[in-house]
Amino acid sequence: MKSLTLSAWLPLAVLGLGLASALAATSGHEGDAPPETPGAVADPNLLLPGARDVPNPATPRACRDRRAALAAALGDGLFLAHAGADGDGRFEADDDFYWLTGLHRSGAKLLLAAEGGELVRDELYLPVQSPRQRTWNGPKLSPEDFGDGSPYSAVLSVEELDLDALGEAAGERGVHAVDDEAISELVASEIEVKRGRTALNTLQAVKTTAELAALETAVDITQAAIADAIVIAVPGAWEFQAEAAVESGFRRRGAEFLAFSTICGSGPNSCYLHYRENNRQLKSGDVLLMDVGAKYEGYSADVTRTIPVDGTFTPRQREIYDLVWEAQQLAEAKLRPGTTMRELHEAVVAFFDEHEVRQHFKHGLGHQLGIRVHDVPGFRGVLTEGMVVTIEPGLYLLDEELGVRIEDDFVVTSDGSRRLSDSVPSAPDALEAYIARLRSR
Ligand SMILES: [Mn+2]
Repeated sequence: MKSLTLSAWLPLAVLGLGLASALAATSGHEGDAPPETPGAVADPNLLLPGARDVPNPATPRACRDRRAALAAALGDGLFLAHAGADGDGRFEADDDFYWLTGLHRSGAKLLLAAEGGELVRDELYLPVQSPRQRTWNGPKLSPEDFGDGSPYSAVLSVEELDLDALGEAAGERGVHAVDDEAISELVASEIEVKRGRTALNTLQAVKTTAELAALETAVDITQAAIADAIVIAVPGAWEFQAEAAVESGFRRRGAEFLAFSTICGSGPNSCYLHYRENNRQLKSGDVLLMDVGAKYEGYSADVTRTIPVDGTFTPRQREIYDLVWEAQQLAEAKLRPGTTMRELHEAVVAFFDEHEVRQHFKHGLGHQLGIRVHDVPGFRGVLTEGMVVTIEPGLYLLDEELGVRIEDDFVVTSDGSRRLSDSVPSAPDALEAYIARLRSR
């Protein structure tokens, strides 16, 4: 089991009771048996400053090592990455740019040069703020912020990026890029673009200990927020109230961003895979499907729970839920180094076929998880220790207004896997008991 401080926790803020005295912390440590009673929710103060020490995996040194590893993967070549342009909200840099720099700085660019597998140049280009921009937006990272001991070979203003010189240096070899903005800039400058995805995938698929700690924290925050939503998602409540509970649950526990748009679909909406409106009122007899994920220190969670809003499944809901749960158990048992997501998918398809519900399973069984919710894009290979994947079977019966998906996050271990998202139960009896326990306080 993972080491975590768990506390029996009542989401008081959601209930509006305003009491904080109900926190009864119990501590778990390595080697402990799993908690007997399902329902221990991660501490509501999980990520408030000082509450829990989860070091940011994107330290300047770690990012320097990542740039060196990318140079080794490229051998000889150039790589250009853009952070992306500012929008109205809090700025989130492109995932790969962030992975290489640890910086959320709008308008920034990174240029790497590799020779014989060595990183010979890593230049960071930053926009220079005008006094007016500084007045409106507050100070942002500038070249002057880097002095001696900078982890880059040079930190310059973006105006100093010389695309003509870059084009000449690149010649027919071209420049590697993965993000749309860098690709557009290269195309506009008539510089040959080389795809860099394969090299990055090789480096990003297996998570370091620090990356895994951040990812597990994102998962813990996500589960705690699902518990918040379970409390309020009773008949008569609205889908957007569940959404609000989830998203405020993320943010007040320190998550910077959503890993993806929150899905809270009840009744017929539980059947639409990417339902985003979240504007229907919950009725007695509905299920509510919540597919949600926080992003913490650059790492994404992706967890789905389907709950009966009344607290107990109807016999028919239970029948479908049991099949989805058994399918997930079956895939989990097969998850180990050496297998592929395709093999797991086919095993689940065969199981659903046997039970004559194959036609209601409409998507892939899972995907890799990491700096993005569908991480290591395009990866179809063999799973190895340290990779993180989701397993998310689902059955969608629109005629019956009944969609069920159960999604959990797993890290592949040396001889199997470890479920990261185990504090909100997904086994049907345990889930019902958990709902009752959350709502009874
Ligand atoms: Mn997913």
